[in-house]
Amino acid sequence: QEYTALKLKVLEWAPKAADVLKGKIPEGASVFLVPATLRPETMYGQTCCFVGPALTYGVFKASEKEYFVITERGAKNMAYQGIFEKEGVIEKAADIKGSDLVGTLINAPLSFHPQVRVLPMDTVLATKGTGVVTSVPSDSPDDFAMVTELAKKADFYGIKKEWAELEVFPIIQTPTSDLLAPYLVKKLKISSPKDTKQLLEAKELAYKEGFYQGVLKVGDFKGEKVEVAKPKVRDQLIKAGDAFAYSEPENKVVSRSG
Ligand code: ZZB
Repeated sequence: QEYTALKLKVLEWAPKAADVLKGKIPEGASVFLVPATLRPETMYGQTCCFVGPALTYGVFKASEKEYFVITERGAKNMAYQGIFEKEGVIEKAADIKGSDLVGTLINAPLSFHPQVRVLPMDTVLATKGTGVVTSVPSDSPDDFAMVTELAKKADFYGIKKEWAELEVFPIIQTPTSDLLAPYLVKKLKISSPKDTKQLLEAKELAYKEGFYQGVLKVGDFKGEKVEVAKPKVRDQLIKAGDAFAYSEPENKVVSRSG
């Protein structure tokens, strides 16, 4: 499975994260949350970044000046793909719980919302990608269902409501909608992230329709078919230093919805 790993630079740590990481990362180094995505062409629509609140992440040294917040498993994969400065060497500066990262302010490359928050999502799998997931509620039904839930029960989740209420802009036009994920969530009567069966169906429909019939509505490749624009957006992100290729063994891939 070939992913695009995106670099979301930390602008301001949540208080708990700042506490835990105090003195563990060199002055002047940048730290990034690094989600793995199959949909680089949707990055214009990022509104937050999800971590599993119960998962443990590491802050791994990628180079003298750059550190990545990802799972240990993600770091092990990266170490052998020429992503870290020293091939095959994993250097961990700190451990941190997902729940401690919630509220951290990060930069989202290409997004209409350049500054977004880290938010919790219980269904994030430790066994896939980097354990960090960038959220695109316009085109991912799982993400739309989760931000809707977070906005509804902000206190329960220990977040500020406005963090989950960023405007959802249309990114991709398909024959049925320019906000495919919200459309499918409504159509399949999905009322919460616990509706896993319908969410899986919605995800499959969204992938198919988005890829084969979608046209980008925004950005430098506006008007181009998703099929054509996807690699172009990816290359652009990589050239800008905001992303890199990340892959993992096909057989290990487990669906996010179970
Ligand atoms: C942004 C994005 C925008 C994504 C979209 C999807 C969609 P899949 O489809 O399940 O095989 N993801 C990545 N890592 C994890 C993880 N550890 N736990 C849970 N979810 C994860 O996996 C690929 C997608 O699942 C990734 O692409 C990521 O969300 C999420 F508009 O990134 B995606 C219709 C889907 N649309």
